[in-house]
Amino acid sequence: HRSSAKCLVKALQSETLAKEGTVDDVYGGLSQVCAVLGTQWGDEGKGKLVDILSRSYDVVARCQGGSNAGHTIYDNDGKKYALHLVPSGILNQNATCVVGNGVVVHLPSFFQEIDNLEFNGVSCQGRVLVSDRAHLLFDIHRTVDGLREEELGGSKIGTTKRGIGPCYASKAIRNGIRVGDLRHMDTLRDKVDVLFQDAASRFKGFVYEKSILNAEMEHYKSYAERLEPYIADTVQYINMAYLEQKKILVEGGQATMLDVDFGTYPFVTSSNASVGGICTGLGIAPKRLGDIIGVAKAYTTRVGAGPFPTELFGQLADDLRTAGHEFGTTTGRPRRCGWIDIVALKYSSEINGFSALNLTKLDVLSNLPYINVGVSYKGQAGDLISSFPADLDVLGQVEVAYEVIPGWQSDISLIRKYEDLPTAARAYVERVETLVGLPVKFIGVGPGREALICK
Ligand code: 2SA
Ligand code: GDP
Ligand code: MG
Repeated sequence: HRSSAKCLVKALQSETLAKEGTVDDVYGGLSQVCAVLGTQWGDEGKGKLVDILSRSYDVVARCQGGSNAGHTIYDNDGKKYALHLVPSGILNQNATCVVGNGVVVHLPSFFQEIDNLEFNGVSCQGRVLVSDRAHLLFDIHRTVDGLREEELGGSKIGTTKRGIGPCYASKAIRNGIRVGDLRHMDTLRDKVDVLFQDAASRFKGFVYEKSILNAEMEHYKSYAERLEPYIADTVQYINMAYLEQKKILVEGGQATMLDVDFGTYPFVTSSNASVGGICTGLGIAPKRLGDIIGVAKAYTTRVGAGPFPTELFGQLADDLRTAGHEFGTTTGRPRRCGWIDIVALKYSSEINGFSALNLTKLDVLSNLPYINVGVSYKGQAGDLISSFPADLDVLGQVEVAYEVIPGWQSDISLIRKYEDLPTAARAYVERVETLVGLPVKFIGVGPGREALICK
């Protein structure tokens, strides 16, 4: 890791490399298979790191989630891209992007994204592969997502309404429809009919007429034709790539605290956003995984409902939201903001076995006179809680103990070397390292590619 970090510093300090960014061995020290995963409740800045690291990877793959994800990246000209289904390696022409079997694919969104990329001069044909085993997410899943949320009234999950839960539910209950099924249009109609019938029997007032099915099938005839060149056996592709010594970078969607097993259930997404999702969502064996980089925001945000122990309200929350532009990449919803939560980070680190952290958005804290670090939870009886509680009643009522760390109150967004950061900023980073028990290898000081410090 040390040598790769040093290489990276050199590369980013060199204008030519930062601009051209095609040198294969720039980040040579990271493992052949490397993953970038969210440690908190999402939107930590995974896309930015994947975009940067992808320059030295041959394959960049998504393994779970769907178009609920929103990864914002900027190219060298400062042009902004918001990606949802296509992996954040797409701007690097040498990378092949894989949408793995664990992803749920809404084809209208997928093609919209491809069209937008192509419109901006990013060629996708031949560079994006979609697993034949990935499940198709139909508009009906989105409708059901909305209906379920409505039904929940005051206890909504706060989903992105992109149909994610209902599509994974179809997969689990075994009436899901996979990308490979597009090759069998004769039987596809009956399968889609079952989805509609299911929704109609479940939701009163849901109108289902055959004309709706007919219209959907017309769309899917042309989608099937258009998708054909993208469809691949990505399990075979990735494992062949591995055996040919190609480098594979995995991009996580959402984050561990939103993981369907380990997150704040039921206020979670419907996939495994933690490390296990890589193996099930791509067909890569655990022993082939190497570095797992955890991306952690220097504070915490959450979009949607559910417990958030270190949440801030009022002016401080508003200031963080404004300074960090904390609005959903997919839905534009304002994100809830709070202090960094070490209890959650340690839990996340334990589950994922991170090799290092990327601490992002340190620049956003620059105006604060002091910064709080949530270090432990106490229960209602004043007892110290030693592990991250599964019980939301307990989690919802914990009292967080904070360490107060002095702020640096100066602009750090143009700093590129760790030694040049103000002493207080370094003290903050090092305190996080000590408390979580992991090295911080990358530090984000702005949204652009160049705004990354390697430690
Ligand atoms: P869903 O739609 O079923 O996955 O929602 C379930 C919960 O998961 C949360 N979730 C997210 N949280 C943060 N970022 C996400 N992506 C977008 C972004 C979100 C947006 O990058 O900003 O634009 O609103 C994401 N996707 C799902 C969701 O808020 C629910 O709490
Ligand atoms: P992801 O879902 O984890 O990929 O994150 P998002 O793209 O949804 O949200 C992260 C936001 O923060 C994006 O708008 C990024 O451009 C931005 N960002 C990433 N890293 C940094 C950083 O270090 N500083 C600042 N100010 N913004 C950052
Ligand atoms: Mg996001």
